[in-house]
Amino acid sequence: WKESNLPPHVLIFPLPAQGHMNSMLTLAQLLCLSDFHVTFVVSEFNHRRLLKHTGTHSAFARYPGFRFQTIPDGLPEDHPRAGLRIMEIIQSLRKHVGPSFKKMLVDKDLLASADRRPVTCIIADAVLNFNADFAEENGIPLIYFRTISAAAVWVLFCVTRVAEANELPVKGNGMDELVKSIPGMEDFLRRRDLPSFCRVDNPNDPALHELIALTRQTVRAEAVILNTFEDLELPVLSNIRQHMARLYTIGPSNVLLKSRLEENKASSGSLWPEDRSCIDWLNAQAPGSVIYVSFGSVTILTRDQILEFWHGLVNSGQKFLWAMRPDSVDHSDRLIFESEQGIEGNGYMVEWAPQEEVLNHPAVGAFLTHCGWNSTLESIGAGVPMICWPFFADQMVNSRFVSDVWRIGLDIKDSCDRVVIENAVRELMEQRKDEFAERARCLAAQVRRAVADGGSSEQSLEDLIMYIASMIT
Ligand code: U2F
Repeated sequence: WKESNLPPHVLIFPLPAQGHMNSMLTLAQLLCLSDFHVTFVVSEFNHRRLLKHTGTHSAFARYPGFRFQTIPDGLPEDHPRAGLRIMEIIQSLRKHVGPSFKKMLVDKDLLASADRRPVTCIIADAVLNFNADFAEENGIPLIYFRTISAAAVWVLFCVTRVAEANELPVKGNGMDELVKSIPGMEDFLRRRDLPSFCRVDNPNDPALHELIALTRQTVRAEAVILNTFEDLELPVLSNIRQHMARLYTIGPSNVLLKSRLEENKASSGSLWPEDRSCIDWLNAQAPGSVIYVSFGSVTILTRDQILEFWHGLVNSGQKFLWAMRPDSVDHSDRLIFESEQGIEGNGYMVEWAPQEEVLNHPAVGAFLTHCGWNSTLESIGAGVPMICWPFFADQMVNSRFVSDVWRIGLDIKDSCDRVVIENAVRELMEQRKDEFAERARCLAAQVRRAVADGGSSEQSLEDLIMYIASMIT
């Protein structure tokens, strides 16, 4: 298209939540670096947050082909958009956004102009499954981006079989029994490692069945993108490919982007202002001596849980940096920690950290994480072992893979006890430090190979770019 025509124009539509936006914003930047035009759909609520921090919004101005398109998310301003209520964003978008989105797609003035062609294809978050109808009605090719691991996608794909084999942990039964009905995972996946939505009181639970239907309809798209890499999840990917033939694996997308940016710094889409003072604090710490703690953008902890983590960390005697989102804890509880005398310089707290930079800092030796897929991949890319305390959803699967498949961490799911936490920190940071660090280093080396010239993720991105370009007739 470079000689005569305008480049492809891709509409990217993520769930307006940090974990979903991050990997799709990274893809947007990768496409812009190949001279594509990208319209990135963002909720008005999140757009205002991006505008609030200096630099975040304008950071994308460096890509001439990039622009944001705002839509309402249909929720009241004071809706928490966190914890289990994150699911309400999907329901609200499904209900309210349909008409305005449709108008946006067909309104030629909005999405096409003299220097921008009409939308070539939609890359939509696979949890926003209403996109399949829009795309079909408007005759626009649709590609789904599933922002979770291939392992979690495969488990969700097989949940019907799990239910038929009576292997759902109904009312918490048989949590430690192995699940035999998921091909490739018979030897290590327990009922407690299934996505949290499988923990039902009744096998006909409507929320579970909605999730099954949502996963199954992924095949309606022409292609699917996953933020993973072949060497990490090859057996699972082979299984998925039997159902979704055109599958692109472009992960870890953040590392792939870094390898393509000359100055090595991606534009951040953080919805909270990043507190960089923690980098100064890390600069003063010994190599590998700090455990970084973050439970992502959705988790809400109870006061008791925070106290258990706090005491576990303090009692371990290790240094820690904790990113505690202001909306993840009651303000008055937060003050208790800030006035806490017990840590004597061992701990440092911020509300939101520049996480990728933190994980790649030489002082960081481990990550206490909820195992959201971005955090898991970022830790793998940085070669940092993990202690996993999954909160919900796919995180249950990821943490089992970290501990029992990749063996780069410990999984303490379903236990929030200060002694368990202290022991896990000691095991990872002292007793078995070298062993975990070595395996994490090897996996990080595989990441570098995947994103290097001719590596699987680099090649997959090129294939995706060619595929979209071929849609221009
Ligand atoms: C949902 O997960 P979360 O958004 O809770 O967690 P992550 O997937 O780990 O994504 C969090 C991102 O926010 C960044 C961090 C990740 O890219 O680097 N971040 C930061 O910059 N600073 C901080 O202080 C804390 C985090 C969902 F709940 C999960 O189950 C899914 O796996 C996930 C992906 O779909 O989305």
